[in-house]
Amino acid sequence: MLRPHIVAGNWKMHKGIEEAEAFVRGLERTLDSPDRSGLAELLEEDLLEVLVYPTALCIHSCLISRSTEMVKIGAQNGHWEEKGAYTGEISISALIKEGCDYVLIGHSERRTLFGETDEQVAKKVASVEALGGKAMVCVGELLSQRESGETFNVVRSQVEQALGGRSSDFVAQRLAIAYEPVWAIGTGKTASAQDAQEVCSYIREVVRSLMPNAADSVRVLYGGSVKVDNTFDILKERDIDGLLVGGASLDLEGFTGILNEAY
Ligand code: G2H
Repeated sequence: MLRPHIVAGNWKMHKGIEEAEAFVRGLERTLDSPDRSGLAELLEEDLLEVLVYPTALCIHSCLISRSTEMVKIGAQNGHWEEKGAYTGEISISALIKEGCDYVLIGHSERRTLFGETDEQVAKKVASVEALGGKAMVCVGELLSQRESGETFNVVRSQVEQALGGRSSDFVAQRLAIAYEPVWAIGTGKTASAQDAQEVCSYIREVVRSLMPNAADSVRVLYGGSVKVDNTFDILKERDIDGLLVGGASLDLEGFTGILNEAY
């Protein structure tokens, strides 16, 4: 089954407004240039989504600096409540109204550095579903969990909790799951393509056990020290439908290099 791919750049806490706008405009020009017509065709036919996750500060300027919607813009986080006394938070509702195409949920840095729980992840995913948006949920094991053979149990539990109560239509059409082994994030260590495939395939089977109708459609991405050199090997795997790229997405040439290598 042919699933539309996603290549997303997670900028984390990098780039100010000017730099973010210039990147989006540059990426748009690259995707639209005649020598990249293959990429433009994939985008036009909805077989590929290219998106970046700027900081919350830069979302609005990235959205309005585009002249097309070839580059999608996402939010790195959001709150499930529509409004209220939640100092420092931005509601998923406001992000979606603003025009964010995706909300990234449960990134391991949110989980490990800011104490985000599976319960909070589930509330955020539910909010995105209710508001008609698209969610990208991150799952993945710590090094100690991999070494003690718990990878599958950890990932199963994270997927089950994130998807619990959601409809299979939402999961099939508006949700992507990014498998990011925590030990491979920003460390330069990448999971081998075979290891990544094994866990991504397992994630699809977990989805199948929860909602059989969504399993063949849900997009499962890999993230963790992705760069030009490992892009092709990872993407050739059957159950990997795209990439979530951190460090290598900060530089326009690096990010377009990954896109060129991939498609
Ligand atoms: C994982 C990834 C992007 P990096 O966090 O989400 O970052 O590619 O730098 O490992």
